[in-house]
Amino acid sequence: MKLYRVKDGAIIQDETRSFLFETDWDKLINRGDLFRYLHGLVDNSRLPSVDGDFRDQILAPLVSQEVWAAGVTYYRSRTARIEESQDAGGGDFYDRVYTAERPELFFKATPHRVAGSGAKVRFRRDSEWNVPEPELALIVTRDAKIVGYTIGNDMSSRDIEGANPLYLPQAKVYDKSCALGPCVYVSETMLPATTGIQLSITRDGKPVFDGETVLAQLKRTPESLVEFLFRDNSFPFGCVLLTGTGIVPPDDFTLQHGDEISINIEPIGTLVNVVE
Ligand code: DO4
Ligand code: MG
Repeated sequence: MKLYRVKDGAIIQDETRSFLFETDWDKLINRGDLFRYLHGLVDNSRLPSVDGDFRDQILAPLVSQEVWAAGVTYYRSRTARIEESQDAGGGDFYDRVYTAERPELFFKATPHRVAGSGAKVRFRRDSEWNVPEPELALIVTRDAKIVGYTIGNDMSSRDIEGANPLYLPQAKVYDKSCALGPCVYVSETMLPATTGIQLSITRDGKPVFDGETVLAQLKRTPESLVEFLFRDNSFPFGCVLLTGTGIVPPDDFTLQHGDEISINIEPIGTLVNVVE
């Protein structure tokens, strides 16, 4: 079951039908029984059905939630971080965090820094090496329960991150540095390990990068990431947690203005953003 946030409330979509209903997103997304609640709404009510394409109405699936992110959770990310920080004395801290019990967790965005599907993302004007990071994102209630999944783009400035690990917040957090959407896939079970994550980037309509990974490559469980995030840390509105990237374009690749970034994770859908 898919849940879209739109201006007039939310749209629930099952295999065949879509329904619009008014809702308080912050309350809805914090329901521990979200899956059953949405099924109940679809089965029992006379909600107005939505016909036709509503893609241009979709908003990012958050209102008051903070966005956090995990890093170096895929071997590919570990290797890319070691390489990009070579000149700064790289060291072994990325390898150490890849193997440590405690994950890397960092603050990524507040809602106003987040673009929904179809909206523009940005890279920093003081950076010359920028990439999207396609990531599975967890929708987590204030009680630390994972009630759904969405797609996240953790836009990153690799030259700033590589110059010094202490610059991480600048490489990661700026206006429209994060995209989320297109919907929340509400499920009581984690997506299977065979689930693919595909990234494709086009420039002037032509492909300039395609990459793919699978969730089986994610070294940590979503539950363990959530457990660490909620240690001595409360989220009154719940939160969104990105689980890290396993796709890194080659080192000579950087985003340009006008590039279109598409991230696909079935059964969630495709998150599409153009770089401003
Ligand atoms: O250590 C820097 C951040 C890495 C990251 O964002 C990722 O692995 O996805
Ligand atoms: Mg990332």
